[in-house]
Amino acid sequence: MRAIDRTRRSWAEPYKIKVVEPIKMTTRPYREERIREAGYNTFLLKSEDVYIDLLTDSGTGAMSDNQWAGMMLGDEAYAGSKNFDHLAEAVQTYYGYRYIVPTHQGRAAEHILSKVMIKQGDTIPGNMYFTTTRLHQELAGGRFVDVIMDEAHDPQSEHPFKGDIDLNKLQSWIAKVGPERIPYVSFAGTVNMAGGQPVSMRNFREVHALCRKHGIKIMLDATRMAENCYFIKMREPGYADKTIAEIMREACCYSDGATMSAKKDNLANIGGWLAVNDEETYQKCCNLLVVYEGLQTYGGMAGRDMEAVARGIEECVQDDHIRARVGQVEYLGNLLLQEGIPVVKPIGGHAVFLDAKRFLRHIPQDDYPAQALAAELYVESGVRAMERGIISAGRDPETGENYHPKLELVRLTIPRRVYTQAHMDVTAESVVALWDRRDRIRGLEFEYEPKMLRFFQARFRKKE
Ligand code: P70
Repeated sequence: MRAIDRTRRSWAEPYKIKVVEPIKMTTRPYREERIREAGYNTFLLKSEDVYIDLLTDSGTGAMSDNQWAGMMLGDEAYAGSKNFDHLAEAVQTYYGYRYIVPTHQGRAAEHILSKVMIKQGDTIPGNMYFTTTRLHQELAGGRFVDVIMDEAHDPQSEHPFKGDIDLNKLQSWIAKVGPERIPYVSFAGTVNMAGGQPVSMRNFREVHALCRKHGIKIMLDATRMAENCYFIKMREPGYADKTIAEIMREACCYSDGATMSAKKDNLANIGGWLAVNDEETYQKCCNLLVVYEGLQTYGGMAGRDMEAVARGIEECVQDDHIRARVGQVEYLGNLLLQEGIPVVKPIGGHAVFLDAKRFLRHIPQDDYPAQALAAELYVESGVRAMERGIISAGRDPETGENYHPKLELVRLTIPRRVYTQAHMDVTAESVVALWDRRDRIRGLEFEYEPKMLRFFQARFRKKE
């Protein structure tokens, strides 16, 4: 039993549960069969065969009664839907950008932005790659260049802002290729692939100053920006008494626009947006929008979806919400740390990341330890997680060789407002049980490797 700490008051969820969705536990032989059928890829499992689903926090959150009520107020007109106005107003109010382009999800915003801004041979520096972001940059003729601080690649470094850009790296890259070959800096808050690590306000400010000097734009990946702002509030001097909404407005003012997957911070099951301050860029984006997504007042969304996103934006900057959200992730992380399980430190905003290199020391990176670990966690307990290592990193488009990222991780991603502390306890117990039998876990080899974003559809077999 946990002892009561008389010196503090715990956080608790700032909501009560009104609707429940039953989940069921399966047997181990049943799960062994399912994971084999799924080619040891957790993306290929059926959701009904999963007990606690920590695959992703994308589109998996629980909407509020207010969001569901908004769904009934969908204005499904082809043109001029009022829900689009609500969405645009919410983004303008809370993020502060001028022009808003609705898209069906984040990668659609990245697609359009990349096509509009990148020319053949350009390079796009950023704070660690994200799979879909980098792919759209490459498809538009550009190349992503990692300028994140070194600590981000070290799972054991406890630096409080491992998402920060290394100003020296950025400065030397600008000097090397010239500012005219850099359409924008791709800046994400928080950094998903680094373990959900935040960027400091100071770094947002300094990168902005450097880019201004060279006339380079900054495009924010705002997907988990509210979580980033919570870390600024907790860790950066001068921000403790500011609200998340205030911090968000300040942080966003150091960029020229943003792409957004509204399936994360914005608490919607589907949706996204692209925002820019420059009118000409906005017009170019709108023009491509009608080719790839839909009219400028719905993009890829139904009216009701835009209403859910608009209301989700307001909810996601509430201090109580974000404290409980990140608090729950930290709770799981601390349980694992306490048991000596190798996880990325500090605990990130949306997920706890197991360090597969240290978890499975006997499996070399070319035998896909993180993929194997995610598959075994499912067999152990029905908990579904996601590989974030060599499989996700893919191949260098120029050489065809596998990238070998320093980080070889399994992500236990916590959906927003969905699971309870008891689910976190069971998850931690499952990971510990796996840790105790880790020596018997074997590596994998490819049975089928898709060309792009291979991690989604790849199939594997166990290595002899
Ligand atoms: C995840 C999801 C999506 C995402 C993101 C950041 C920082 C953009 C996007 C794209 C879903 C996913 C995507 C690729 C690989 C695995 C999982 N992340 N920027 O689970 O947004 O999915 O709406 O197109 O995290 O992390 P969208």
